[in-house]
Amino acid sequence: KGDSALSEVSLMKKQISALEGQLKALQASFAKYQKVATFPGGRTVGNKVFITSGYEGNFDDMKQRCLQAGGQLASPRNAAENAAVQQIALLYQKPVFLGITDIQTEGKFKYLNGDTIVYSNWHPGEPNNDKGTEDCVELYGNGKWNDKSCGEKRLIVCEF
Ligand code: GMH
Ligand code: CA
Repeated sequence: KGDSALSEVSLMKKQISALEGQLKALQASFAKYQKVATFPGGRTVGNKVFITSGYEGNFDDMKQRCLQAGGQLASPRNAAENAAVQQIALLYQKPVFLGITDIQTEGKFKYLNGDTIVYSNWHPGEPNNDKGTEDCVELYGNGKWNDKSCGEKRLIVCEF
């Protein structure tokens, strides 16, 4: 009995070291595909990935496209995430619509899940609800936010 317990331990040690080797290979492969998948219009911040299709659409188009892909519209929740979306706007030279609106209550900007926003980066003087028609939020190449009509076409950036 003692001998068979010992050989089971040594078998498990071999199995663990084989798994360690496989995990290392998987990590290297994952790191490589992460680079592939985010070239050139994607950015990762922590566990979040922002990526553009390169296409433009109005807010409803964009929302649908991101949902269909299993993600949602880019919703930067801190300065690092905002900088990542800014880099994509700069790369494509196009402003981006965010997953933030005040459609429900004028002046109360919320994420698409209904939560009140925890971070904002408004351009001075914004949000101004110009002409009373601005319920969506665009992010400029300088990273600043402007409220804008949801029917305008902007670069599609999703987050996953
Ligand atoms: C008005 C002015 C501009 C401002 C735009 C913008 C539209 O035209 O207040 O200075 O840039 O509104 O807020 O979304
Ligand atoms: Ca505005």
